[in-house]
Amino acid sequence: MTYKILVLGDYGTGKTSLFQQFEKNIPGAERKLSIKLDLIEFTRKIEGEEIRIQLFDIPGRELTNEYRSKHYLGTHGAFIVFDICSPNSFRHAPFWIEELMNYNGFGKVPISLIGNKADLRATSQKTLNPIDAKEYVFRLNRSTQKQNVENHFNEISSKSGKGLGIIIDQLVTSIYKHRNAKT
Ligand SMILES: Nc1nc2c(ncn2[C@@H]2O[C@H](COP(=O)(O)OP(=O)(O)OP(=O)(O)O)[C@@H](O)[C@H]2O)c(=O)[nH]1
Ligand SMILES: [Mg+2]
Repeated sequence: MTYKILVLGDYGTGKTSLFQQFEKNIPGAERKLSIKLDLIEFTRKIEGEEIRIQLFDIPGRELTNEYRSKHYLGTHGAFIVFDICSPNSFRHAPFWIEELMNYNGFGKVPISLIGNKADLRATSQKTLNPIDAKEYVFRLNRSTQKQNVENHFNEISSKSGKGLGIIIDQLVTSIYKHRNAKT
């Protein structure tokens, strides 16, 4: 079984940085050469089953309308990245989530909302209160529970790859549960 997972979010929120940390920190992760889109592949074991993950890095601003449906099609889940110093990037999270659900061809799928650049909390004056993101995901979970879709929120810093294994397993487990509940 292969799961296609996208890394989505506004321009400059740190998607590529996060993507690179996956390559460094996930055992067996391998970057595949691709002209248009960055892709990393690795396997994770979920409930004894080996799952192949294809993780795609999607640029925040180059994605035009006509390209979207192509990128989203067949996506089983996504990381939606915002910058904790950019309220706009958090406000746009629902836009990315909605687009993904509209174009992936599966309807609702699990997402992991990522508040990136947590290291800036110490020095930056205007940072988003994580309560807002937690509440957003809580409401999202209520709206997707009928479809057996469970979503997550984590705050991280792409400066380190700490905790990435846990974050990917959380999302992959939710995708696994969702897909097994459906069949
Ligand atoms: N302090 C800090 N800076 C970060 C972090 N993650 C990314 N950055 C910086 O933020 C800038 C944008 O990061 P990218 O990873 O290129 O962002 P992106 O989301 O891929 O941007 P697009 O591809 O244009 O959509 C870079 O200067 C990074 O060094 C982080 O966790 N902490
Ligand atoms: Mg990028």
